[in-house]
Amino acid sequence: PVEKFRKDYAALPYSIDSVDLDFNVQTDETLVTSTLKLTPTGGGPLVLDGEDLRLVSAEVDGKELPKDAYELGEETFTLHKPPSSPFTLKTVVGIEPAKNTQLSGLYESSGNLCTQCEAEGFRRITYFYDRPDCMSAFTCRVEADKKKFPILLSNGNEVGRGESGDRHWASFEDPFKKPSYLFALVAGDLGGIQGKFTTKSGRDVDLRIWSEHRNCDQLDWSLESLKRAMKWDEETYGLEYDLDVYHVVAVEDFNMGAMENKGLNVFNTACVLAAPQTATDGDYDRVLGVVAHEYFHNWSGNRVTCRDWFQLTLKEGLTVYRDQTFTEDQTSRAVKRIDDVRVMRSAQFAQDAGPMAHPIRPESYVAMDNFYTVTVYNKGAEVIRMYATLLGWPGFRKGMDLYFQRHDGTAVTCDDFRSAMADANSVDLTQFERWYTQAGTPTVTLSDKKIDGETFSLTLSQSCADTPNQPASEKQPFHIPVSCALFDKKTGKKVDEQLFELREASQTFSFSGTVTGSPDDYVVSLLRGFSAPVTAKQELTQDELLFLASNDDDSLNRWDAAQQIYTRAILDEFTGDAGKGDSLDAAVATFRAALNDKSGDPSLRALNLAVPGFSELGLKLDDGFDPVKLCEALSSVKKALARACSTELKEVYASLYSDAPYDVEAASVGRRRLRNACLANLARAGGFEQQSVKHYEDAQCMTDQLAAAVALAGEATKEREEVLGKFYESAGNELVVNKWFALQASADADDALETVKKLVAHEAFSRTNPNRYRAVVNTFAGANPRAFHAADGSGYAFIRDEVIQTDKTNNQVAARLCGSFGTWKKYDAKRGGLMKACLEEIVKTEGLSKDTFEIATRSLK
Ligand code: DPP
Ligand code: ZN
Repeated sequence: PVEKFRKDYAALPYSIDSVDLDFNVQTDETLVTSTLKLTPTGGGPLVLDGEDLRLVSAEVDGKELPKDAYELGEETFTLHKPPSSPFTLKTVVGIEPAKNTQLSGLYESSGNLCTQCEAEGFRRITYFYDRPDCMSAFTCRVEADKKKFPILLSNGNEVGRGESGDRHWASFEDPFKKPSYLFALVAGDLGGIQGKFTTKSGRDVDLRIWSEHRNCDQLDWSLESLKRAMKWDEETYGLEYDLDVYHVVAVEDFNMGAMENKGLNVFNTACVLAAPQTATDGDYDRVLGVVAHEYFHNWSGNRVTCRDWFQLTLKEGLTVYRDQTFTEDQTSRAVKRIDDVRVMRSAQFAQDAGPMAHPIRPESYVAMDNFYTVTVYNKGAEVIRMYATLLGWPGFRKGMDLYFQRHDGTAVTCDDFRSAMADANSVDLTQFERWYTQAGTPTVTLSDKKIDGETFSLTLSQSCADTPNQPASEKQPFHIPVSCALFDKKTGKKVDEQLFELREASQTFSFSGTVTGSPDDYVVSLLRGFSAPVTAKQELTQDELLFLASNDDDSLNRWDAAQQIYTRAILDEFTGDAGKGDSLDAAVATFRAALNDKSGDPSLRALNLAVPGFSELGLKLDDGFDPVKLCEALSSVKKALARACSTELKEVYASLYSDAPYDVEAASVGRRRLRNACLANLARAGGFEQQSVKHYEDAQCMTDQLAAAVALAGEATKEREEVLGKFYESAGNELVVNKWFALQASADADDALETVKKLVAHEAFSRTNPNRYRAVVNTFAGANPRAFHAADGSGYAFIRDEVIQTDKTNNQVAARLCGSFGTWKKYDAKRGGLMKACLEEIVKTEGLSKDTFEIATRSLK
């Protein structure tokens, strides 16, 4: 496998000004005729990308090419001596969508045809410059059997349609130049719903949401989400939609969540379908967020795209930031922010601390698909958020306007974005580039609190640990916005609030506002709102944490104080120091306060009942720890909290019952969230099986049904069998069946591996449907630490075998799964050794994909 480097970027020697595609869909093979109009911009041989294509013919300017005029490599088509003035290259290739299990390029899903071209899937359709800086005008014609494929779609406007015999065709023209990764085609037997949106400048847009006929009753929420997103982008950024039609197509087999192809989004069903009986409140939120995300890409991604894939965060970080803030506006700002920060602290910080750590703009890759990561996406979004924090909303908006004004219709870099932000605000953002070049989670430490006269000052310092190829000693200080507030312990009042810009290794800052007495009379609320993607550290007493947990007016930091209290209790339990301190008492007090906070937002109360998870806690421990011991400490504290507060839990649980019809308003979502958090805790405390069954029976929606099934999943009881049986029997769609698989694969039960092996043998299990597969296998590896890390290595062996087997059919899915072994250096020698051996075994597998090879070899370093 070849490693590509960011520093090696070179412009293309030919431009492809236009491309005309013709798809002739036959039973086994689809013939793709591509006509490219090329203009030399540098000259020399023309080397196009192509993979798994059967070349039928090739001609230049209407003349069939002699065999020695070109050469076919494994992944290339080379025309040795192209004409020196503009010319036309026409190729005909055959592809077999039904055999395409990679789900990249043109493939079949439930008998329908669809495409996925990002990042490098277009080369599996025809020979092309399959890279984002090659922007061309596309036309496309599709011809297929009328009965089997009644619906034919591609990007842009439909400009022709006809039929003859049992075949029909449609042709399309996309008025916007685009890179190949945004090309899409769909042909199938689909149903759907239709809506309308009128843009602020008066364009009527026809909105179409498509799915298999059996799922058409679950599309309303997507349509609603799309309309909200269109309106929000107009109001917030002044950005309007630019075509007359917008399609969203739901397909069952899909590697990612969704794809923003111009005017023709293709979605994983999991991110489109939503109905009360089949989707949880979390699913509704995900649909809202992902529909919006793909819509927002029309500007941040499609109108302005990436020059090369190293710049992926240019469109993804920005678009995640846009979808996060959209959801904050649509639901609850505080709740959404905490949910997003949880992802950062568990998944993203873990990636930063492991072998796959990379800057949000990576320096090299073997398989680009491996870099659709929580770092590029979520940390990328936090970096965008920091621009907004530093510049303020009006300044940020000015920067966005300038960015679109300067770069509309082109393929650009993260530096171009940063320059737009700097130039629009006349500020220097040179140092800010380090967020793009340096990997790892910085630590910001507060020390030296002082009162000089009547001024409170503090010192902040920063550091960042070693990451692959970047020793800590070579890292330069980041430009970090640190939002802080000062509280008076006696009055509980806020003295002052400031945004400190930390630019050096260590700096001293002052609050304004008059203070008296000793620094210990005050408490600092540090990194409010998670103002930067860093770990904040300060020495706080248990009392100070309790103070912040109840007095801080920043909901994120109030929640964070509670998290720190829980963390102390769990880590004390882990190290055996539990008896020595009062950490468990403080945890119980915090837990009880959340239950008793009757006037608080129920969603926030539920979040305050949740203790940090395995991954986050593991990051606080030195390397070499026993992961099962950590699971046990975690579980013992969770049980202790539930048992200590069982009276309050029962009270709150009972008070939240409602038989009102289902809706997704924040108040109802919050009520269910809190009530189901109580249920989970009561189940943990024990003796709640009967009540859990009743919860299941009474449930009016999937959120409540699933909560009951999860509550019962951890213990081999007759109630568990009863509810799981009913759950499966009554599953309203395939996504519900996925939940049934996942809840068992993640259950913290003694028979977990046994269960998972049974699930893999179940008739409804599938190795070719990524949702189904991941619901079982990836869930086990990622969400069942006690079973995955079983001391005898049985969990590891199971996942190793799955990686090897799945790599034969779907490289992207296998590579992700292989990432489960990346943490081997964190654990005790025995487990680390077993995990490392799995990686070595994987690496030496014959015919291993470059995707999995890259993850395994990086993990071994
Ligand atoms: N489908 C992925 C996303 O929207 C890649 N663009 O983030
Ligand atoms: Zn995206």
